[in-house]
Amino acid sequence: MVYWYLFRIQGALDKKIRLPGRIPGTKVRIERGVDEMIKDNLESIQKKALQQIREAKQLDALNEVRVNILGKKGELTAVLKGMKDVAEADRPKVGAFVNETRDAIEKSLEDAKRRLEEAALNERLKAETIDVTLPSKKMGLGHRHPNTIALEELERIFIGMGYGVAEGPEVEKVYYNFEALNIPDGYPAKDEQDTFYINGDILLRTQTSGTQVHEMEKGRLPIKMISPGRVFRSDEVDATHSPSFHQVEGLVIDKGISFSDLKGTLEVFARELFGEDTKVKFRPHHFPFTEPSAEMDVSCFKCKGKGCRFCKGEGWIEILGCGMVHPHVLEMSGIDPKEYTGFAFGIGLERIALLKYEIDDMRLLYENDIRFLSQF
Ligand code: 2NL
Repeated sequence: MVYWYLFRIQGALDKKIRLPGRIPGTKVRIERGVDEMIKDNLESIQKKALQQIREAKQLDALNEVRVNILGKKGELTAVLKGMKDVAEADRPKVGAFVNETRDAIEKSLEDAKRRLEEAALNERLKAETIDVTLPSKKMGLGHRHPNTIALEELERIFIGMGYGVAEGPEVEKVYYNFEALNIPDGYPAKDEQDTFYINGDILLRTQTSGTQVHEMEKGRLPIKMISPGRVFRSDEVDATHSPSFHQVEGLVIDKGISFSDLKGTLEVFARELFGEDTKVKFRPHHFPFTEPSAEMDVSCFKCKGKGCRFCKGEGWIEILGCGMVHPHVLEMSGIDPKEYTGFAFGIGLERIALLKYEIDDMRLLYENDIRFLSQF
């Protein structure tokens, strides 16, 4: 009888609400209000959720908790879906429970997320802490090449005397390298054995004179310049020869330039480079592009001219070639030799570097061994 009665109530309730998983006829359910049952259910979901949130030690574990509860197939989502079956009259109350629960869980998730992110950041900052008081690793510094040191010294000296510096192309027309310098056909240096030809008209320059010829052709006088740069000669390789080396040529053209200007200039240069007490000596020579031509020797800066292993007992060391610019060279570049005269010189940069830094084999200059380079 009692059971029959209970069954009737249950039937009435069933019409009002239908909850998933509900077993008709159980005493517990009918003795309490549906809203309270949902509330209990929500409370247990919330309790479990907060527990799991507290236990989550990683962000992805926390995310898993969120998905299990608030995700598409989440526990709370299931309750929310069940709302459509709640009687109209109970909905505001049940809805408020659900929202409260969801807000509490979301807030807890939010807090936990912030806490875990902060912890992760602190962890990272701790791991990445740099102790600025630790001694640093020694980094090997590069070093200027002896050629560069010598070139900068030469440039300093000539710039100090009012010279300009001009660089030109390493690949040059045969005309600028030979013809414009009065170098005749059949001249040994012009030979294919000595010069790298690209084709019949173009070569790798054998001297930097071409740069100066370009300057003369511009017709802006006077000229007072040096032209440093790489040059090429198909020489044999040994302690004093390389197929590629460097030259610093100089050119001065003005009205009234004489051989004494050349001598004075190069003497000042030699003293600046090798020391105050350096003596210079000019020996007659021949170049097709200068007339007269000379080679300049400096007194040996090692033995002061007495003769030593360094100067091979001579007391003198040859350092450059020079001369008065040949009138034909001036004419070919459009300068009137009756109005203008000039002098020119050519210095082998490696030769200066070897002498100044007492290096006895030119090949050392091209190996770029840092143990060698860092000595100068
Ligand atoms: C050397 C020394 C020299 C020149 C180069 C020169 C340049 C022009 C006109 C005239 Cl544009 N001369 N340069 C002059 C004398 C010597 O170099 O031992 N050369 C093989």
